[in-house]
Amino acid sequence: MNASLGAHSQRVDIGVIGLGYIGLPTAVVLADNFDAVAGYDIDDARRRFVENAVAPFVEPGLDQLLKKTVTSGKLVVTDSIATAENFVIAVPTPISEDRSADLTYIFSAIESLAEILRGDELLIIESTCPPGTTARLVDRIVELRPDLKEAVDSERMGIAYCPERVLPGNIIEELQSNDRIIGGYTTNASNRAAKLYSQFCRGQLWLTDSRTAEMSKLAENAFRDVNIAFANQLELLCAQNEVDVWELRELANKHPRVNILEPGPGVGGHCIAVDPWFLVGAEGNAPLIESARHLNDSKPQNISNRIVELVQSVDEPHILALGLAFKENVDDVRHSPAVEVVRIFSEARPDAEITVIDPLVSVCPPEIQGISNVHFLREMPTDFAGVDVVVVLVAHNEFKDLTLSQFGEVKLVDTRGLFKGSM
Ligand code: SAJ
Repeated sequence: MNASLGAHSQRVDIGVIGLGYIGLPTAVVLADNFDAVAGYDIDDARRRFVENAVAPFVEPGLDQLLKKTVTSGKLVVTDSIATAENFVIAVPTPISEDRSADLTYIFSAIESLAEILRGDELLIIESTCPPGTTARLVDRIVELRPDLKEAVDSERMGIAYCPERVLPGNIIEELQSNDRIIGGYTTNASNRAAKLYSQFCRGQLWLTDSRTAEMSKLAENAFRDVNIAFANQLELLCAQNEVDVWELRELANKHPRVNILEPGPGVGGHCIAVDPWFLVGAEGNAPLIESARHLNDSKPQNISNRIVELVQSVDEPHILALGLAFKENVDDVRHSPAVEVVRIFSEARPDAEITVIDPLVSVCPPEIQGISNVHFLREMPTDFAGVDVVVVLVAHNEFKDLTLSQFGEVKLVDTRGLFKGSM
Protein backbone atom coordinates (compact mmCIF):
# COMPACT_ATOMS: atom_id res chain seq x y z
CA MET A 1 0.00 0.00 0.00
CA ASN A 2 1.05 3.55 -0.60
CA ALA A 3 2.08 5.39 2.55
CA SER A 4 -0.44 8.14 1.85
CA LEU A 5 -3.31 5.72 2.31
CA GLY A 6 -2.72 5.83 6.05
CA ALA A 7 -5.05 8.82 6.25
CA HIS A 8 -7.88 6.61 4.94
CA SER A 9 -7.11 3.39 6.78
CA GLN A 10 -10.84 2.81 7.53
CA ARG A 11 -12.53 2.38 4.17
CA VAL A 12 -12.35 4.83 1.33
CA ASP A 13 -15.57 6.08 -0.26
CA ILE A 14 -14.76 4.67 -3.66
CA GLY A 15 -12.13 2.30 -5.01
CA VAL A 16 -11.50 2.66 -8.73
CA ILE A 17 -10.01 -0.43 -10.34
CA GLY A 18 -8.25 0.31 -13.63
CA LEU A 19 -6.67 3.72 -14.21
CA GLY A 20 -6.83 3.80 -18.00
CA TYR A 21 -8.52 6.10 -20.48
CA ILE A 22 -11.83 5.80 -18.60
CA GLY A 23 -10.83 4.77 -15.07
CA LEU A 24 -8.39 7.60 -14.47
CA PRO A 25 -10.68 10.47 -15.55
CA THR A 26 -13.47 8.79 -13.55
CA ALA A 27 -11.23 8.57 -10.47
CA VAL A 28 -10.31 12.26 -10.61
CA VAL A 29 -13.89 13.39 -11.13
CA LEU A 30 -15.00 11.15 -8.24
CA ALA A 31 -12.20 12.48 -6.04
CA ASP A 32 -13.31 16.01 -6.87
CA ASN A 33 -16.73 15.13 -5.46
CA PHE A 34 -15.97 12.67 -2.64
CA ASP A 35 -13.49 12.85 0.22
CA ALA A 36 -11.56 9.65 -0.28
CA VAL A 37 -10.98 7.80 -3.52
CA ALA A 38 -8.37 5.08 -3.97
CA GLY A 39 -7.20 4.19 -7.46
CA TYR A 40 -5.58 0.91 -8.34
CA ASP A 41 -4.09 -0.33 -11.59
CA ILE A 42 -2.32 -3.61 -12.25
CA ASP A 43 0.38 -1.69 -14.16
CA ASP A 44 3.14 -0.45 -11.88
CA ALA A 45 4.26 2.34 -14.21
CA ARG A 46 0.68 3.60 -14.53
CA ARG A 47 0.35 3.76 -10.72
CA ARG A 48 3.61 5.73 -10.45
CA PHE A 49 2.39 8.25 -13.05
CA VAL A 50 -0.87 8.80 -11.22
CA GLU A 51 0.54 9.05 -7.71
CA ASN A 52 2.97 11.67 -9.03
CA ALA A 53 -0.03 13.52 -10.49
CA VAL A 54 1.22 13.15 -14.05
CA ALA A 55 -1.43 12.38 -16.67
CA PRO A 56 -0.19 9.38 -18.69
CA PHE A 57 -2.15 10.37 -21.80
CA VAL A 58 -3.51 13.49 -23.51
CA GLU A 59 -7.03 14.41 -22.36
CA PRO A 60 -8.20 18.00 -21.95
CA GLY A 61 -8.62 19.00 -18.29
CA LEU A 62 -7.23 15.74 -16.89
CA ASP A 63 -3.85 17.16 -15.87
CA GLN A 64 -5.30 19.94 -13.72
CA LEU A 65 -7.91 17.79 -11.99
CA LEU A 66 -5.35 15.05 -11.34
CA LYS A 67 -2.96 17.54 -9.73
CA LYS A 68 -5.76 19.05 -7.67
CA THR A 69 -7.10 15.76 -6.32
CA VAL A 70 -3.72 14.13 -5.66
CA THR A 71 -2.35 17.25 -3.97
CA SER A 72 -5.43 17.56 -1.76
CA GLY A 73 -5.05 13.88 -0.78
CA LYS A 74 -8.57 13.05 -1.99
CA LEU A 75 -7.17 10.71 -4.61
CA VAL A 76 -4.59 8.18 -3.52
CA VAL A 77 -3.02 5.32 -5.41
CA THR A 78 -2.68 1.93 -3.77
CA ASP A 79 -0.46 -1.01 -4.69
CA SER A 80 -3.32 -3.45 -4.11
CA ILE A 81 -7.09 -2.94 -4.07
CA ALA A 82 -8.00 -0.95 -0.95
CA THR A 83 -11.16 -1.68 1.02
CA ALA A 84 -13.92 0.71 0.02
CA GLU A 85 -17.65 1.24 0.41
CA ASN A 86 -18.12 1.41 -3.36
CA PHE A 87 -16.06 0.10 -6.24
CA VAL A 88 -15.96 1.26 -9.83
CA ILE A 89 -14.37 -1.23 -12.21
CA ALA A 90 -13.06 0.20 -15.46
CA VAL A 91 -10.64 -2.36 -16.84
CA PRO A 92 -10.28 -3.12 -20.56
CA THR A 93 -12.33 -5.80 -22.32
CA PRO A 94 -10.26 -6.28 -25.47
CA ILE A 95 -11.22 -8.33 -28.47
CA SER A 96 -9.84 -11.86 -28.90
CA GLU A 97 -8.49 -13.38 -32.12
CA ASP A 98 -11.93 -14.91 -32.80
CA ARG A 99 -13.56 -11.47 -32.22
CA SER A 100 -15.22 -12.48 -28.98
CA ALA A 101 -14.81 -10.33 -25.88
CA ASP A 102 -11.71 -11.16 -23.87
CA LEU A 103 -13.03 -10.96 -20.31
CA THR A 104 -9.75 -11.92 -18.62
CA TYR A 105 -9.16 -8.50 -17.03
CA ILE A 106 -12.67 -8.08 -15.69
CA PHE A 107 -12.77 -11.57 -14.21
CA SER A 108 -9.33 -11.10 -12.75
CA ALA A 109 -10.38 -7.76 -11.19
CA ILE A 110 -13.49 -9.39 -9.69
CA GLU A 111 -11.44 -12.30 -8.37
CA SER A 112 -8.99 -9.95 -6.60
CA LEU A 113 -11.87 -7.89 -5.31
CA ALA A 114 -13.71 -10.95 -4.00
CA GLU A 115 -10.87 -11.53 -1.51
CA ILE A 116 -11.53 -8.28 0.34
CA LEU A 117 -15.30 -7.88 0.12
CA ARG A 118 -17.23 -7.59 3.39
CA GLY A 119 -20.70 -8.01 1.92
CA ASP A 120 -22.21 -4.52 2.13
CA GLU A 121 -20.39 -2.90 -0.79
CA LEU A 122 -21.71 -1.52 -4.05
CA LEU A 123 -19.83 -2.85 -7.08
CA ILE A 124 -20.18 -0.90 -10.30
CA ILE A 125 -18.91 -2.27 -13.60
CA GLU A 126 -18.22 0.30 -16.31
CA SER A 127 -16.18 -1.84 -18.73
CA THR A 128 -17.91 -2.71 -22.02
CA CYS A 129 -19.24 -6.27 -21.78
CA PRO A 130 -21.40 -8.70 -23.78
CA PRO A 131 -24.94 -9.23 -22.47
CA GLY A 132 -25.04 -11.46 -19.42
CA THR A 133 -21.54 -10.65 -18.14
CA THR A 134 -22.69 -8.96 -14.92
CA ALA A 135 -24.68 -12.05 -13.96
CA ARG A 136 -21.60 -14.21 -14.65
CA LEU A 137 -19.47 -11.95 -12.46
CA VAL A 138 -21.98 -12.24 -9.61
CA ASP A 139 -21.85 -16.04 -9.95
CA ARG A 140 -18.06 -15.92 -9.84
CA ILE A 141 -18.05 -13.88 -6.62
CA VAL A 142 -20.39 -16.34 -4.94
CA GLU A 143 -18.35 -19.26 -6.27
CA LEU A 144 -15.19 -17.81 -4.73
CA ARG A 145 -16.87 -16.55 -1.59
CA PRO A 146 -19.89 -18.73 -0.71
CA ASP A 147 -20.11 -16.77 2.53
CA LEU A 148 -21.24 -13.76 0.45
CA LYS A 149 -24.28 -15.56 -1.00
CA GLU A 150 -26.52 -14.24 1.73
CA ALA A 151 -25.24 -10.68 1.09
CA VAL A 152 -26.02 -11.02 -2.63
CA ASP A 153 -29.45 -12.65 -2.10
CA SER A 154 -30.54 -10.17 0.54
CA GLU A 155 -29.25 -7.28 -1.65
CA ARG A 156 -26.96 -6.10 1.15
CA MET A 157 -24.26 -6.17 -1.49
CA GLY A 158 -25.17 -4.27 -4.65
CA ILE A 159 -23.90 -4.94 -8.16
CA ALA A 160 -24.68 -2.71 -11.11
CA TYR A 161 -23.59 -2.33 -14.70
CA CYS A 162 -23.21 1.37 -15.58
CA PRO A 163 -21.47 1.70 -18.94
CA GLU A 164 -19.18 4.64 -19.61
CA ARG A 165 -20.29 6.80 -22.55
CA VAL A 166 -17.65 9.52 -22.65
CA LEU A 167 -15.98 10.73 -25.82
CA PRO A 168 -12.16 10.68 -25.81
CA GLY A 169 -11.11 14.31 -26.19
CA ASN A 170 -14.02 15.53 -24.06
CA ILE A 171 -14.04 12.98 -21.24
CA ILE A 172 -13.92 15.23 -18.17
CA GLU A 173 -16.86 17.30 -19.37
CA GLU A 174 -18.95 14.35 -20.59
CA LEU A 175 -18.38 12.38 -17.39
CA GLN A 176 -20.37 15.06 -15.63
CA SER A 177 -22.86 16.13 -18.27
CA ASN A 178 -23.89 12.94 -20.14
CA ASP A 179 -26.99 10.99 -19.21
CA ARG A 180 -26.12 7.59 -17.71
CA ILE A 181 -27.65 4.14 -17.95
CA ILE A 182 -27.75 2.48 -14.53
CA GLY A 183 -28.24 -1.26 -14.87
CA GLY A 184 -28.65 -2.81 -11.45
CA TYR A 185 -28.39 -6.55 -11.05
CA THR A 186 -31.25 -5.86 -8.64
CA THR A 187 -33.49 -2.80 -8.24
CA ASN A 188 -31.85 -1.98 -4.95
CA ALA A 189 -28.44 -1.96 -6.65
CA SER A 190 -29.79 0.42 -9.32
CA ASN A 191 -30.98 2.79 -6.62
CA ARG A 192 -27.67 2.72 -4.78
CA ALA A 193 -25.69 3.29 -7.99
CA ALA A 194 -28.00 6.14 -9.01
CA LYS A 195 -27.36 7.80 -5.66
CA LEU A 196 -23.62 7.60 -6.22
CA TYR A 197 -23.72 8.94 -9.79
CA SER A 198 -26.08 11.74 -8.79
CA GLN A 199 -23.22 13.16 -6.68
CA PHE A 200 -21.22 14.20 -9.75
CA CYS A 201 -23.38 13.64 -12.81
CA ARG A 202 -25.60 16.50 -14.05
CA GLY A 203 -27.10 14.33 -16.81
CA GLN A 204 -30.21 12.24 -16.22
CA LEU A 205 -29.85 8.77 -14.78
CA TRP A 206 -31.89 6.04 -16.48
CA LEU A 207 -32.49 2.96 -14.37
CA THR A 208 -32.79 -0.48 -15.93
CA ASP A 209 -31.53 -4.04 -15.43
CA SER A 210 -27.90 -5.02 -16.00
CA ARG A 211 -28.54 -7.06 -19.15
CA THR A 212 -30.35 -4.21 -20.92
CA ALA A 213 -27.61 -1.79 -19.85
CA GLU A 214 -24.90 -4.10 -21.24
CA MET A 215 -26.69 -4.35 -24.56
CA SER A 216 -27.51 -0.65 -24.70
CA LYS A 217 -23.81 0.25 -24.52
CA LEU A 218 -23.07 -2.08 -27.43
CA ALA A 219 -26.04 -0.70 -29.38
CA GLU A 220 -24.78 2.88 -28.99
CA ASN A 221 -21.36 2.09 -30.42
CA ALA A 222 -22.76 -0.18 -33.15
CA PHE A 223 -25.16 2.62 -34.14
CA ARG A 224 -22.22 4.95 -34.66
CA ASP A 225 -20.19 2.32 -36.50
CA VAL A 226 -23.06 1.57 -38.90
CA ASN A 227 -23.54 5.29 -39.54
CA ILE A 228 -19.84 5.85 -40.20
CA ALA A 229 -19.94 2.83 -42.54
CA PHE A 230 -22.74 4.55 -44.43
CA ALA A 231 -20.55 7.66 -44.83
CA ASN A 232 -17.62 5.49 -45.90
CA GLN A 233 -19.80 3.62 -48.38
CA LEU A 234 -20.87 6.94 -49.90
CA GLU A 235 -17.26 8.06 -50.08
CA LEU A 236 -16.32 4.94 -52.04
CA LEU A 237 -19.24 5.54 -54.40
CA CYS A 238 -18.36 9.21 -54.81
CA ALA A 239 -14.74 8.36 -55.64
CA GLN A 240 -15.98 6.05 -58.42
CA ASN A 241 -18.48 8.60 -59.70
CA GLU A 242 -16.23 11.68 -59.58
CA VAL A 243 -18.35 13.45 -56.97
CA ASP A 244 -16.82 15.39 -54.06
CA VAL A 245 -18.13 13.49 -51.03
CA TRP A 246 -17.73 16.51 -48.71
CA GLU A 247 -19.90 18.70 -50.89
CA LEU A 248 -22.42 15.89 -51.30
CA ARG A 249 -22.56 15.35 -47.54
CA GLU A 250 -23.04 19.04 -46.86
CA LEU A 251 -25.90 19.24 -49.34
CA ALA A 252 -27.63 16.03 -48.21
CA ASN A 253 -27.37 17.18 -44.58
CA LYS A 254 -29.43 20.27 -45.45
CA HIS A 255 -32.40 17.87 -45.37
CA PRO A 256 -34.09 18.19 -41.97
CA ARG A 257 -33.99 14.45 -41.30
CA VAL A 258 -30.60 13.54 -42.78
CA ASN A 259 -27.38 13.64 -40.78
CA ILE A 260 -24.59 11.79 -42.56
CA LEU A 261 -21.44 11.35 -40.47
CA GLU A 262 -17.94 11.95 -41.82
CA PRO A 263 -16.13 9.46 -44.01
CA GLY A 264 -12.51 8.76 -43.20
CA PRO A 265 -9.66 6.26 -43.53
CA GLY A 266 -11.55 3.74 -41.37
CA VAL A 267 -12.73 3.42 -37.80
CA GLY A 268 -10.29 3.10 -34.93
CA GLY A 269 -9.98 3.37 -31.19
CA HIS A 270 -10.77 0.89 -28.53
CA CYS A 271 -14.56 1.20 -28.67
CA ILE A 272 -16.33 1.62 -31.99
CA ALA A 273 -13.90 -0.63 -33.84
CA VAL A 274 -14.38 -3.36 -31.22
CA ASP A 275 -17.73 -3.28 -29.43
CA PRO A 276 -20.02 -4.04 -32.41
CA TRP A 277 -18.31 -7.44 -32.64
CA PHE A 278 -19.69 -8.27 -29.19
CA LEU A 279 -23.20 -7.79 -30.63
CA VAL A 280 -22.35 -9.82 -33.70
CA GLY A 281 -21.18 -12.57 -31.34
CA ALA A 282 -24.31 -12.41 -29.16
CA GLU A 283 -27.25 -14.81 -29.63
CA GLY A 284 -28.99 -14.20 -32.97
CA ASN A 285 -27.85 -12.66 -36.25
CA ALA A 286 -26.58 -9.15 -36.92
CA PRO A 287 -25.63 -9.03 -40.62
CA LEU A 288 -26.01 -5.24 -40.92
CA ILE A 289 -23.68 -4.59 -37.98
CA GLU A 290 -21.21 -7.17 -39.22
CA SER A 291 -21.18 -5.76 -42.73
CA ALA A 292 -20.59 -2.22 -41.39
CA ARG A 293 -17.59 -3.52 -39.42
CA HIS A 294 -16.14 -5.16 -42.53
CA LEU A 295 -16.68 -2.04 -44.62
CA ASN A 296 -15.00 0.24 -42.08
CA ASP A 297 -12.15 -2.23 -41.66
CA SER A 298 -11.59 -2.35 -45.42
CA LYS A 299 -11.01 1.39 -45.67
CA PRO A 300 -7.24 1.48 -44.86
CA GLN A 301 -6.50 -1.00 -47.68
CA ASN A 302 -8.64 1.08 -50.03
CA ILE A 303 -6.79 4.31 -49.14
CA SER A 304 -3.43 2.59 -49.58
CA ASN A 305 -4.55 1.35 -53.01
CA ARG A 306 -5.35 4.91 -54.03
CA ILE A 307 -1.90 6.12 -53.04
CA VAL A 308 -0.33 3.20 -54.89
CA GLU A 309 -2.27 4.20 -57.99
CA LEU A 310 -1.21 7.84 -57.73
CA VAL A 311 2.50 7.01 -57.63
CA GLN A 312 2.41 4.08 -60.05
CA SER A 313 4.77 5.75 -62.48
CA VAL A 314 7.05 7.35 -59.86
CA ASP A 315 10.25 5.61 -58.73
CA GLU A 316 11.03 5.94 -55.03
CA PRO A 317 8.09 8.26 -54.36
CA HIS A 318 8.02 10.43 -51.25
CA ILE A 319 4.76 10.36 -49.27
CA LEU A 320 4.00 12.81 -46.48
CA ALA A 321 1.31 11.41 -44.16
CA LEU A 322 -0.42 13.68 -41.65
CA GLY A 323 -1.55 12.01 -38.43
CA LEU A 324 -1.32 8.60 -36.78
CA ALA A 325 -3.81 8.80 -33.91
CA PHE A 326 -7.14 7.00 -34.27
CA LYS A 327 -8.89 10.36 -34.47
CA GLU A 328 -8.28 14.07 -34.17
CA ASN A 329 -6.77 15.73 -31.08
CA VAL A 330 -5.99 12.55 -29.13
CA ASP A 331 -2.69 10.68 -28.75
CA ASP A 332 -4.30 7.23 -28.74
CA VAL A 333 -3.15 4.96 -31.58
CA ARG A 334 -5.09 1.83 -30.61
CA HIS A 335 -6.66 0.21 -33.69
CA SER A 336 -5.77 3.39 -35.61
CA PRO A 337 -6.72 3.23 -39.30
CA ALA A 338 -4.01 5.83 -39.98
CA VAL A 339 -1.36 3.40 -38.74
CA GLU A 340 -2.91 0.69 -40.92
CA VAL A 341 -2.77 2.87 -44.05
CA VAL A 342 0.92 3.60 -43.46
CA ARG A 343 1.72 -0.07 -42.73
CA ILE A 344 -0.14 -1.40 -45.77
CA PHE A 345 1.29 1.19 -48.15
CA SER A 346 4.86 0.74 -46.88
CA GLU A 347 4.57 -2.97 -47.74
CA ALA A 348 3.00 -2.28 -51.13
CA ARG A 349 5.78 0.14 -52.12
CA PRO A 350 8.97 -0.76 -50.24
CA ASP A 351 10.89 1.68 -52.47
CA ALA A 352 8.80 4.65 -51.23
CA GLU A 353 9.90 7.03 -48.47
CA ILE A 354 7.02 7.69 -46.07
CA THR A 355 7.30 10.55 -43.61
CA VAL A 356 4.56 10.43 -40.98
CA ILE A 357 3.88 13.39 -38.72
CA ASP A 358 1.85 13.35 -35.54
CA PRO A 359 2.52 16.09 -32.99
CA LEU A 360 0.42 14.34 -30.31
CA VAL A 361 1.74 10.79 -30.56
CA SER A 362 4.90 10.41 -28.48
CA VAL A 363 6.18 7.02 -29.64
CA CYS A 364 6.00 5.47 -33.10
CA PRO A 365 3.34 2.70 -32.89
CA PRO A 366 4.77 -0.85 -32.87
CA GLU A 367 2.94 -1.81 -36.08
CA ILE A 368 5.15 0.56 -38.11
CA GLN A 369 8.17 0.87 -35.85
CA GLY A 370 11.31 -0.42 -37.49
CA ILE A 371 9.87 -0.39 -41.02
CA SER A 372 12.87 1.02 -42.87
CA ASN A 373 10.93 3.23 -45.31
CA VAL A 374 8.72 4.82 -42.62
CA HIS A 375 10.03 7.89 -40.76
CA PHE A 376 8.07 9.15 -37.78
CA LEU A 377 8.25 12.85 -36.85
CA ARG A 378 6.46 14.88 -34.20
CA GLU A 379 7.08 18.22 -35.86
CA MET A 380 6.21 19.48 -39.29
CA PRO A 381 9.27 19.71 -41.57
CA THR A 382 10.05 23.18 -42.90
CA ASP A 383 10.93 21.96 -46.36
CA PHE A 384 8.52 19.91 -48.47
CA ALA A 385 10.74 19.65 -51.53
CA GLY A 386 10.49 16.24 -53.20
CA VAL A 387 7.12 15.29 -51.69
CA ASP A 388 4.94 13.56 -54.29
CA VAL A 389 1.76 12.87 -52.32
CA VAL A 390 0.31 14.37 -49.14
CA VAL A 391 -2.04 11.99 -47.33
CA VAL A 392 -4.28 13.43 -44.62
CA LEU A 393 -5.13 10.71 -42.11
CA VAL A 394 -6.09 12.71 -39.01
CA ALA A 395 -7.46 16.26 -38.80
CA HIS A 396 -5.60 17.36 -35.65
CA ASN A 397 -6.01 21.05 -34.78
CA GLU A 398 -2.26 21.38 -35.38
CA PHE A 399 -2.86 20.70 -39.09
CA LYS A 400 -5.76 23.11 -39.50
CA ASP A 401 -3.62 26.11 -40.50
CA LEU A 402 -1.82 24.25 -43.27
CA THR A 403 -2.52 25.33 -46.82
CA LEU A 404 -2.16 23.13 -49.85
CA SER A 405 0.11 25.62 -51.61
CA GLN A 406 2.70 25.14 -48.83
CA PHE A 407 3.46 21.69 -50.19
CA GLY A 408 4.15 22.85 -53.74
CA GLU A 409 3.26 20.57 -56.66
CA VAL A 410 1.83 17.54 -54.87
CA LYS A 411 -1.00 15.08 -55.27
CA LEU A 412 -3.46 14.88 -52.40
CA VAL A 413 -5.32 12.06 -50.67
CA ASP A 414 -7.41 13.87 -48.08
CA THR A 415 -9.32 11.23 -46.14
CA ARG A 416 -10.58 13.72 -43.53
CA GLY A 417 -11.63 16.65 -45.67
CA LEU A 418 -8.95 18.86 -44.08
CA PHE A 419 -8.51 20.81 -47.31
CA LYS A 420 -12.13 20.63 -48.42
CA GLY A 421 -13.11 23.71 -50.35
CA SER A 422 -9.50 24.63 -51.11
CA MET A 423 -9.02 22.40 -54.16
N1 SAJ B 1 -15.14 8.57 -37.13
C1 SAJ B 1 -15.37 8.75 -38.48
N2 SAJ B 1 -16.39 9.57 -38.88
C2 SAJ B 1 -17.19 10.20 -37.97
C3 SAJ B 1 -16.97 9.99 -36.59
C4 SAJ B 1 -15.94 9.16 -36.20
O1 SAJ B 1 -14.65 8.20 -39.34
O2 SAJ B 1 -18.08 10.94 -38.40
C5 SAJ B 1 -14.06 7.67 -36.71
C6 SAJ B 1 -13.01 8.38 -35.84
O3 SAJ B 1 -12.06 9.03 -36.64
C7 SAJ B 1 -12.44 7.19 -35.07
C8 SAJ B 1 -13.65 6.31 -34.86
O4 SAJ B 1 -14.60 6.69 -35.84
O5 SAJ B 1 -11.48 6.50 -35.82
C9 SAJ B 1 -14.29 6.40 -33.48
O6 SAJ B 1 -14.32 7.75 -33.05
P1 SAJ B 1 -15.58 8.41 -32.32
O7 SAJ B 1 -15.24 9.81 -32.03
O8 SAJ B 1 -16.81 8.15 -33.10
O9 SAJ B 1 -15.77 7.53 -31.03
P2 SAJ B 1 -14.79 7.09 -29.83
O10 SAJ B 1 -14.33 5.70 -30.12
O11 SAJ B 1 -13.77 8.10 -29.53
O12 SAJ B 1 -15.85 7.06 -28.61
C10 SAJ B 1 -17.01 6.27 -28.74
C11 SAJ B 1 -18.25 7.11 -28.33
N3 SAJ B 1 -19.46 6.40 -28.68
C12 SAJ B 1 -20.46 6.99 -29.37
O13 SAJ B 1 -20.38 8.11 -29.79
C13 SAJ B 1 -21.69 6.19 -29.59
C14 SAJ B 1 -18.19 7.40 -26.84
O14 SAJ B 1 -19.35 8.09 -26.43
C15 SAJ B 1 -18.04 6.10 -26.06
O15 SAJ B 1 -17.97 6.33 -24.66
C16 SAJ B 1 -16.76 5.44 -26.50
O16 SAJ B 1 -16.88 5.13 -27.90
C17 SAJ B 1 -16.53 4.19 -25.69
O17 SAJ B 1 -15.66 4.22 -24.80
O18 SAJ B 1 -17.25 3.20 -25.88
